[in-house]
Amino acid sequence: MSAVTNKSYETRAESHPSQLARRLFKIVTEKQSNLCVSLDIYKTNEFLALVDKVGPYVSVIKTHVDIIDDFTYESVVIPLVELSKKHNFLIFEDRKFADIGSTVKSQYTSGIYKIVQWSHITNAHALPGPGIVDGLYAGAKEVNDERGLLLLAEMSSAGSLATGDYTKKTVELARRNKEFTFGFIAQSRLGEHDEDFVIMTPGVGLDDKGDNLGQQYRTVDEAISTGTDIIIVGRGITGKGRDPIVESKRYKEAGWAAYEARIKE
Ligand code: 5BU
Repeated sequence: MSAVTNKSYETRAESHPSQLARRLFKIVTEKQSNLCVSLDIYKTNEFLALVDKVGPYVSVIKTHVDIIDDFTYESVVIPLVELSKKHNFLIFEDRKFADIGSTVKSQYTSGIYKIVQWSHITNAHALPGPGIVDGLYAGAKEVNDERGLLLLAEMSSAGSLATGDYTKKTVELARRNKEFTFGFIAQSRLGEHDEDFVIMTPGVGLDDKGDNLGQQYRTVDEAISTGTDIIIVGRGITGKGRDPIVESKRYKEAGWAAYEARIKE
């Protein structure tokens, strides 16, 4: 059996154990985009305007809704969900859950954000152990739509403690429930060569090396050639002085070219 990295998104869409991952790969194939844009924006109007601008070029929009100053469910979530249908992308709330199962279930389903209601993808630290996945899965079962979880196996920041044995144990944790835990936030391919975990990778930038708070950027080619399936780009597209439409097209094209080169190998 050839390695997952040599397979097309289209092929993987047919056989992936997670329904949500199958949907993601279909969108990626249809839009020829393995780009996830990270919109870390403070104002609702600016946030939604950017979603509408970059929407045509992405397969996923990643959010941190807790940084929106004027957040209300009605003014942010309802239009965001509409835009996800208009442009056909998935929503990924980058919540990074990290508590015991019972608490994360409440944080996922309740409060002002009610993440499970609208976010197709969310993520969690493996640190608390299996209960965190079970708690989030119990929350996901409360809605009728597909939901998926990414475990944080590696981080892009300098000095990250998520390495070596921790990363290995995170992969083992993901194996317990492949229908829900469909992949990782990671910097490289993880799992056995015939295991299809979706790798989504932040810390991607074509013009900068990092920021002054520990972020580190790799190029699109570096990420995709080491096993990334979906590149996550924030300030490379939304940063000061950048045109988000021009930049999202540029990252989309770079991501697709790197993927085509990989599957030809
Ligand atoms: P940037 O502007 O491209 O640096 O934004 C990266 C985004 O990805 C930002 O929202 C972070 O919270 C997120 N991120 C990250 O940068 N590195 C990680 O390891 C993880 C998430 Br996990």
